[in-house]
Amino acid sequence: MNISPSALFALILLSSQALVLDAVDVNAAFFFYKVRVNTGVGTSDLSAFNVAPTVSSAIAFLNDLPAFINNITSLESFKKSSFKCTCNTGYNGDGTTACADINECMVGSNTCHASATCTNTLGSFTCACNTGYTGNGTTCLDNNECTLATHSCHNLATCTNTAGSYTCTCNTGYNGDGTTACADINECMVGTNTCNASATCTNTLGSFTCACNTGYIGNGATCFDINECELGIHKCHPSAKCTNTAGAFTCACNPVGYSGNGLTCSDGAALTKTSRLWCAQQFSIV
Ligand SMILES: [Ca+2]
Ligand SMILES: [Ca+2]
Ligand SMILES: [Ca+2]
Repeated sequence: MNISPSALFALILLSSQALVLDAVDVNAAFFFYKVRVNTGVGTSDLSAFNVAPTVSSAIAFLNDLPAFINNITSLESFKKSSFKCTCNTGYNGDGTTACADINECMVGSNTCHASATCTNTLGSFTCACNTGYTGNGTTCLDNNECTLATHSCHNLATCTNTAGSYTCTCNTGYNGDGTTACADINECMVGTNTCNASATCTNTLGSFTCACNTGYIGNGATCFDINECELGIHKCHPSAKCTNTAGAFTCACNPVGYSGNGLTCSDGAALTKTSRLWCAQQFSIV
């Protein structure tokens, strides 16, 4: 006995055993019907996709069954299931009408390192470590240009590593940009030396030296006046009085009976006294 499509549909509705709904999602975008019928010479599966989940569309589906529908003798099973489409990873949309690339670099969903540059691609993105860093883009480590000797500091400058770069600073005693020039500072000229006021500054490459002036003793940074009079290293005449001064000394012939510049003192009075003694010896008048 053959079954007409309408009778078959009636069978579907009536057959609680045959009407099996497989995980049908009423919000699904697509539905899938599958009917297994007996054609008298065996079973045959008939199916259709994307059929709206309504009774009328189900009848239309059944009406569109091939010509051998007339040979159907019984309904074996009827299943309805559904499916949704979702956009692939890296794309955004309803999955059915649109799947647009996600710009992960713009929306911040990329996994690039903070020191990497993100580049959007269709369906994905790429990460490249910034200049001064090495890594795969997800992990980026600062290059230590100072230890890698890839810096361009002047040979009289000190390299200091920084995140993503480095700095060059001229060594102490030198002035310049640290890269193209480091010139000696003339500390004696610019007044940045630490010589004592009683010392003489001498400029050297990268530094300076201090030497206490004549009449002073010390390391140049500290200078003490030498008291030539106390130390007995003056050159005053024995008959002169030595007076210490800052860095030197003065000699003054003894005021009574002597004359001279202190280094030499003529003793006119002493001569007179000797003459008197001689005379006294001669004339016994002492
Ligand atoms: Ca993308
Ligand atoms: Ca660095
Ligand atoms: Ca210098």
